[in-house]
Amino acid sequence: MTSAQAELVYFEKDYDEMGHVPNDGPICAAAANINSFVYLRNHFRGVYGDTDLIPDWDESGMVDYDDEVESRDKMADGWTNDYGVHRPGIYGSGNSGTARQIWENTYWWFQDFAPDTSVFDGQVHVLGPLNWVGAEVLEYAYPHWAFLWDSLAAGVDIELGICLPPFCSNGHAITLAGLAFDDLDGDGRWDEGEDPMQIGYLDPNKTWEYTWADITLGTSGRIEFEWWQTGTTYYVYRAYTEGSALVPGDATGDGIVDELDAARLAAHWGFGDATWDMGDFDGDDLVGPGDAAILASHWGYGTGGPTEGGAPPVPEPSTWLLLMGLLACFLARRLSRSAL
Ligand SMILES: [Ca+2]
Ligand SMILES: [Ca+2]
Ligand SMILES: [Ca+2]
Ligand SMILES: [Ca+2]
Repeated sequence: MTSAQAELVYFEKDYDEMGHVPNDGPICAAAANINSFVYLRNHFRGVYGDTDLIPDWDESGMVDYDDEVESRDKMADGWTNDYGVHRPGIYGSGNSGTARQIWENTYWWFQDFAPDTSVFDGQVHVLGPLNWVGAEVLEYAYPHWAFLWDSLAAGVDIELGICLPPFCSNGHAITLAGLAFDDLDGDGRWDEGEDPMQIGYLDPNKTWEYTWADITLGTSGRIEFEWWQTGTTYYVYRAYTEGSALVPGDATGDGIVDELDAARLAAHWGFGDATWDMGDFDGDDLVGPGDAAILASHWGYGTGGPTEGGAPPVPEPSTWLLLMGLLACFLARRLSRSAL
């Protein structure tokens, strides 16, 4: 690069929300998957808190690190679901961690432990994804920077497969954690025309910190970088993503955050044992101010208004006053009722 950089911006996921289970033997894809799923569970507690995305294997009443390690091992060696169907795991039953085996076991994991919660996407540069289970969404391609950016900005899980050129040997799996780019317009987000600079990843062989690497874009936009462990140049051959199918604030589940959702939240204001469709978006089982804040910050999502895809939507002042008035009204009614 000879041109001066405007500003190198790092956009990354919170390290503390990510899982940190290590690779234990050659089961890197299982570890990378679980470290990714832990992020989804932590980041969207309202969606996944009541699921078994990370099951409480030892039935201790809480999901902790031991459950994450057990999940990694099940992902690697296989598990049997509640209907008695056995899943082979990425490395069990003769599997060897191919792109297909990683995809299908990831897909089954969500079917078995967090059904109907998530959407999947991906780009993979191996032949044949059309006949894999659940793989209609996959695109045959080297994962593009723009795809990684869109996924990262949406807060979804992203697992990458990397390997050595020219024949994609010595495969390894990592969890994408961040992207760095030359932010020409200074808005903190990557835009078309801004130079991709680095990727940040959580490597199951080095879970105590994120690893950042300078990237180059090869043929067809292929992302290449030097892997810290060998010092040789790897390229990204697959990117699988899993994200919440529910939009924060969308209690009604129609993909739009609007007055109907505000009404739903207001109708359950102060309720305990609350669920997503009652307005508990932060997963603390109560409908309260934290949920109203989430609704407010996603107000207008999916309405197709001029703010779509740009700056965070801002509620119409009149609507917002109405909502706040509604909440205050319900709150007052509940308080006066309980005072009787
Ligand atoms: Ca437990
Ligand atoms: Ca920008
Ligand atoms: Ca809605
Ligand atoms: Ca709540």
